[in-house]
Amino acid sequence: KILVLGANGQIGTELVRTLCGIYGCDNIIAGDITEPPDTIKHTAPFEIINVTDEASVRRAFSNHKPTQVYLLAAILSAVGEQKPKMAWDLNMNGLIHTLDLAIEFKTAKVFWPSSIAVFGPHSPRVDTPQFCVMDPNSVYGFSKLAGERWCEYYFDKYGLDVRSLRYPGLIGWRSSPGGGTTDYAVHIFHEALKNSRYESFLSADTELPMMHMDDAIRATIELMNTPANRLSIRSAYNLAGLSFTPAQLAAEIKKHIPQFELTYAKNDPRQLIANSWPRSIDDTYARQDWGWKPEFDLKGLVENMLGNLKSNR
Ligand code: VAH
Repeated sequence: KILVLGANGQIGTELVRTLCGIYGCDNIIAGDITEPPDTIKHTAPFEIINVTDEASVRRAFSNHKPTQVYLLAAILSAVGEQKPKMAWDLNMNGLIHTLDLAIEFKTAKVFWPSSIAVFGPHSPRVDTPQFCVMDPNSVYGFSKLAGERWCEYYFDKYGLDVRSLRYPGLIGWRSSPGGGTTDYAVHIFHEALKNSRYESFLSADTELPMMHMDDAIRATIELMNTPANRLSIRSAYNLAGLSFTPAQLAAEIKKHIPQFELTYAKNDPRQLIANSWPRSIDDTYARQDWGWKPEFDLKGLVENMLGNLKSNR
């Protein structure tokens, strides 16, 4: 069985769908803290699993003896600043419960997402390298940095085959983002189609590393399928798609919706988080270790998002 924890989230929803396609829905267990909302139609069996409750996660491991576990449950950057202790508890204890149980139940492979949020104000901001100063100042960011340290520790000390990617902001049409700083880049498409206007909570020139969800899911599957002896990074791989600003995204949307208007909110707390993150990422190690290459550029991403949102309304 393959266990997906946090299955109702922006990434989890898409991972369950992809893993069903590869391994068959009967071999997937989708777990989350609440039943999926009506907007999510999981094709895999679903059960309530609370990753902050060790007994709940233990029951899942004991019942299903998973060969692979994907732990996507997390509180993201913006919500994490509103609920710092809950974010630390969920992001850290959820991971440690999962790592310990993966060892106890001999799970072959574990995936856990990190993020570009692990970089901070003193990290190089352009072509941010795999190794550099990392002083994240969001709870989410330093929970992901600490999580990377735990993953590498469990690999080095116990030989657990846990793998991780530092995802950029993810943009997909099949699921909604959940409380992050990059969420504007998803909401903008829904609003453009509905109202031909959107108010961005990030300023016009805020350049951030982004990626189409299809590229992120493919990178995840490629990483998990790479022979272990080819992997040189056991914290989390830098992974790059494309970088853009809200103004550049709006200009590309205008090519399809000429009357689209983007306005800008002032003093949104998420601007401070975005200001501490890289503008672009150097993903040399992912390219070297498994031949990573993104497929979506800005033109292709906008066409794909608008096209799919239109035909799936
Ligand atoms: C967030 N979408 O905004 C997440 C992600 C790089 C951004 O970690 O918090």
